[in-house]
Amino acid sequence: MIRSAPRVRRRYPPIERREAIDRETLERDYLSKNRPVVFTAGGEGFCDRWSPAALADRYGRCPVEAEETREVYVGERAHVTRPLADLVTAALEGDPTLRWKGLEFLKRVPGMQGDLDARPPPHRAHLPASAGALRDTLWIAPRATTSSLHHDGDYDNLNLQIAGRKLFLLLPPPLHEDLDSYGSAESPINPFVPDLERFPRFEGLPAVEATLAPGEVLLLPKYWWHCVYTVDPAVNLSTHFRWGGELSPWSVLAGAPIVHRSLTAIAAGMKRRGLHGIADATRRAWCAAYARVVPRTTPQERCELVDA
Ligand SMILES: O=C(O)CCC(=O)C(=O)O
Repeated sequence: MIRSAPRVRRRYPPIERREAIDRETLERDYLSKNRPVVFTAGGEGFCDRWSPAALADRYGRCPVEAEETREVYVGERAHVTRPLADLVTAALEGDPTLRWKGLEFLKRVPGMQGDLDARPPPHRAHLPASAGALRDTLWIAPRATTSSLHHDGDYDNLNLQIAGRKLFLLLPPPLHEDLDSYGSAESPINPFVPDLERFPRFEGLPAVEATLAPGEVLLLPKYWWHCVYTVDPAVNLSTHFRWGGELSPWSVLAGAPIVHRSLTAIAAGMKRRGLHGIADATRRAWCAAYARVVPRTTPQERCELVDA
């Protein structure tokens, strides 16, 4: 829900863009250096097939879980189950209270997995040859909704914009203290309109931004903080993955508080050895312990943004 008048947003320097890029260059010059980049993947046919209208047409009757956007912290948002067509209509008509974050949607909506396998998204061709543990997330969002500022841990992510535009703001790792995240992967700051009285350390941080249009892809490297604002009703598909040339969290998080860095590196090491259950339990225990000793800061409200 939009609770306040539109606010003039801050602008940040652009994320580097490449017109076309092959997967070797992407791996060598960006992935292995933990640097973001935007490039064009094309795939008009794919984008048409996964547009809001086409999705409603093919899968409209399937019940899917949507996220209520009233709460700012992602972990606290309530979920409701609705037919996909209702969500698409709500998104297109501008109801800002719900968005669909289809994590593992392929398992839940009959037919979608086969559809994606039969005609893979264009950014798949840019994944490094050794990419594994792929996890697709489809997002359907009304305009003016925001994904809070967070990072995705030790997963790299290629995000394809399918319909509408999304504004991505990125900040490099680690910055845990400057973003008042207190060791969690989510920050209370709305970086588009930062409240500098409450979060003075945000000033001067090296944020960069890009507005993605259909057919464009963002490489969002591991541990980069990101906050995403939906400019028009939008559909995008993010693919998280691991790859053979992994950078160690220890080096990526250089400068992070030592406890956070050590526990993150241990959990990532366990995952690499296939001990996902233990790694996740460790992470959950760590978060729970942290939440008990560190009071959570009230997040800044999300709001509708306008350009100056
Ligand atoms: O598209 C969005 O709103 C959020 C994307 C995101 O956070 C992700 O892919 O990890």
